[in-house]
Amino acid sequence: MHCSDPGPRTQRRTRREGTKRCTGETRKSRPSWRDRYNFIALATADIFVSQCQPGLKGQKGIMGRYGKVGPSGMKGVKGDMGDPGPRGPNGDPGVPCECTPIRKMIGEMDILVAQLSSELKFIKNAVAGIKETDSKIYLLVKEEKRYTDAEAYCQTRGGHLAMPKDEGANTAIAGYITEAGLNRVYIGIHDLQREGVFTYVDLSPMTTFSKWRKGEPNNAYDDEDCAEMVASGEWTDVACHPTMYFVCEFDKDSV
Ligand SMILES: [Ca+2]
Ligand SMILES: [Ca+2]
Repeated sequence: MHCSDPGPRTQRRTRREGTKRCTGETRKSRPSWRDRYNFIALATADIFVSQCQPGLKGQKGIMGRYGKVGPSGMKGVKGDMGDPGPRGPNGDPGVPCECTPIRKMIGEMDILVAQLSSELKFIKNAVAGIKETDSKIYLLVKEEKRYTDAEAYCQTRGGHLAMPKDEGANTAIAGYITEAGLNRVYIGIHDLQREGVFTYVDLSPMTTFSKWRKGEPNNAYDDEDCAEMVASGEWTDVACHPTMYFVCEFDKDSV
């Protein structure tokens, strides 16, 4: 009997088949289709088994791409206040205040505002009504002032206290006083330069016209150096320090 070594592949064949091959000399060596099929199947299985053996562990792959940003988390709880920091260095000395010009400017503005307020009162008085003759405009100022202050007020506006130099002017002023329901006002007549010698407030002399009340001027108490006009149009010498209303006059040419 020549039983060739079947090899490891043939060892997997069935014992029965092996027995047949080794003992069946009567049988032809040509394999049947079935044997061929089994052989191929077994060989294929060997290959499959050999190929399905786990290989060596591969190397670690590179990191994948970052994923999408997730939703914002909830706001955390506010932490405790930290410790105070160290004191900083002293600052540079400041620039000296240039306040003097500003204060001066503010002072000038205050004066200007006061002047405007005074002008406004003046205009209100003027709107309330003025008297005029051919050459003069008279304004009754219903602000009580001393004689010198009253004259200063009129001068500031380009005039003087009223200086009646003829009957027409005197009548106009007297009518003004009467219509206003007043008893007396300062007019621009005084003897401040020389006692007993009355002049107009612009220092022009009294020449031909005067309207002194009977018994005036009398320089009562040796203290009457100014003059007032009463509602009748007559004049009286009076003290200069009491305050009272007054009448200003303005030349029409200068208004
Ligand atoms: Ca006098
Ligand atoms: Ca008098």
